[in-house]
This record gives sequence, C-alpha cells and structure tokens, in this order.
Amino acid sequence: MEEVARALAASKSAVAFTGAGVSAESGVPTFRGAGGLWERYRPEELATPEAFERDPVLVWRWYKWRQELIYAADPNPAHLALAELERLGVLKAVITQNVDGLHRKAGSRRVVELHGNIWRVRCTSCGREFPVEKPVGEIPPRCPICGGLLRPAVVWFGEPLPRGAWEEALSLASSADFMLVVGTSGAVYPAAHIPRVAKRNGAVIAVVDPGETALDDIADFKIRGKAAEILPRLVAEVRRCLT
Ligand code: BJW
Ligand code: ZN
Repeated sequence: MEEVARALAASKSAVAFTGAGVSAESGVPTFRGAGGLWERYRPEELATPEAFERDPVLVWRWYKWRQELIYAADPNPAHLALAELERLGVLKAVITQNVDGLHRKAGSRRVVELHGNIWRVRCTSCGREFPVEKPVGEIPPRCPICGGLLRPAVVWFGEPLPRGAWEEALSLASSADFMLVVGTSGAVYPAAHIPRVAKRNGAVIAVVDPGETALDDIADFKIRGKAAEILPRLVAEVRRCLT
C-alpha cells in the first residue's frame, strides 16, 4: 500500500480505470462472479441489440429495475476517494465502464464513460438522445418527438463504443504514467485494452480487486480487497506522501 501510494503521489499523469466492483458497496450488483447480474440473467438475452429487437419490454424491465437500484444508491468511499485524488491534483481522470453515473455524483469531474450512461435514452427511430432524471415509468418508453421506441443509451455486446469517449480514453492511457485499475474483471473488450495500452506506454499498473482479474498479468501491484476499504486508505497514504 505504501509503495503504491508513493508511486501515485510521484506520478504526473495518473488515471483510474474502473468497473462494476467500484459500485458494489453502493449496492449496485456486479456482472460476473458470485452475486453478479449474469448469474440470474443471460447477457445475450438482455444486453444485445438483438435481444432488444426481440423483446424490448423484457430488456426495459431489466433496465428499469437497475435504474431503480441506482436511483436509490449513493456514491461509496471508493468513488469519494477517486474524486478526492482528482481534487488533490494527483488523478487526471476516471475512465469507467460503469453506466451508473456514481463517479460524477461523488464529485469526479473528468469522467470518461466507455459504456454509456443509464440516465440517457436514445430513440431507435430518429436517433435523438434525451436525459432521464428518474427510473422510466411506462415501458417501453416512447420518443416524445417521433413516437419511436426509446432504448437505454448504453453499449451492448456487438456495438461500438462511443467514439469520443474511446478516443479520449486512448489518449489518456497513452500518456498515463500510472493507472489505478479498480473493480473490473477485465474480461470485456475493447475496454480492457485501455490498461494494456497504458502498460505498453510505460505506466505503472496497480490493480485493486478482491478477486483474480484478467488484468493481473500486467499489474505491477495488486492490492486484494474491497475498493471502498482500500481506496480511502490509499488516499490517506498519498496525502502523507504529499506533505
Ligand atoms: C470488487 C468488489 C468490491 C467485486 N470492490 N472490486 C476480443 C476478444 C473476445 C471478445 C471480444 C473482443 N473484442 C470484442 C469482443 C466481444 C465483446 C466482448 O468483450 N466479449 C467478452 C465478454 C468476451 N465486446 C463487445 O461486444 C463490445 N463491442 C465491440 O467489440 O464492438 C465491435 C464493433 C466495432 C465496430 C462496429 C460494431 C461493433 C461491447 C461491449 C459492451 C459491454 N457492455 C456491458 C453492458 C453495458 C450496459 C449495462 O450496464 O447494462 O458493459 S457488459 C458488462 O461488462 C458492462 C460492464 O461495463 C462490462 C465490464 O464488466 P466489469 O465492470 O469488469 O464487471 P464484472 O462484473 O465483470 O467484474 C467485477 C469485478 O469487481 C470483479 O473482478 C470482482 O472481483 C470485483 N469486485 N466486489 C472492488 N467491493
Ligand atoms: Zn424519435
């Protein structure tokens, strides 16, 4: 922990890369592993454009349920710690695969959302995007302009990542000298390329996760534990290094 904090405090362009595990202690279930979302639902039945075409109501039921969970959730000490690192001038940005918006809610300012946001919807007919403030009411929701079917503005399997977010993430990763990887299985591509790009460009990689991940092979440091316990301790150590 002290060694990671020292490297982080000495870094010039550190970036965090986060996944579902960072929100686990806010009560938002992860996708894989024990208690993960995919245990009860098959991803190919829910998180694909084909599934939505086949049964938009089923897919929307799942997203409405998740919107309700997330609506009731607050950022946890892990989100707050990352926001604090940005305020301290230590962290440049958070690149996240999460769609829950909890990093911004915690006060992180530069957040790159690779898989979209559950609080936005997009019309499948006219393509317009709209923000939603609370869980959708009637499902499936309809476009207020053209009456078309609305979908969550998130990235499903087989879909490309939003170009702007992808390019920003690539550029941050290429110039990062430290990457803090938190709470991701590292199993989903192309997002999981991001820490690999950082590593290839010379960044020190620290992985925080209670389990094994597909990114452990590139980790210079691995801190095993829950994000909400580890990250506040890491911030305290970084503060000590800075004074
Ligand atoms: C804790 C904790 C605690 C628990 N504290 N930690 C290369 C190889 C093989 C396959 C592919 C490939 N390239 C592309 C593919 C196909 C596919 C893919 O990656 N498949 C793999 C699963 C094999 N990828 C795609 O289809 C992507 N698109 C694409 O490739 O497009 C190509 C294209 C180009 C041009 C035109 C057209 C197409 C898109 C992927 C989209 C993924 N979408 C989802 C759903 C988003 C919306 C929603 O939320 O509903 O994104 S799937 C799901 O997985 C979600 C997540 O963001 C993503 C990653 O999961 P994450 O965050 O890592 O969570 P978990 O659950 O996996 O892990 C949690 C971790 O937390 C664990 O390690 C725990 O131990 C840990 N943990 N408690 C800290 N308290
Ligand atoms: Zn429309």
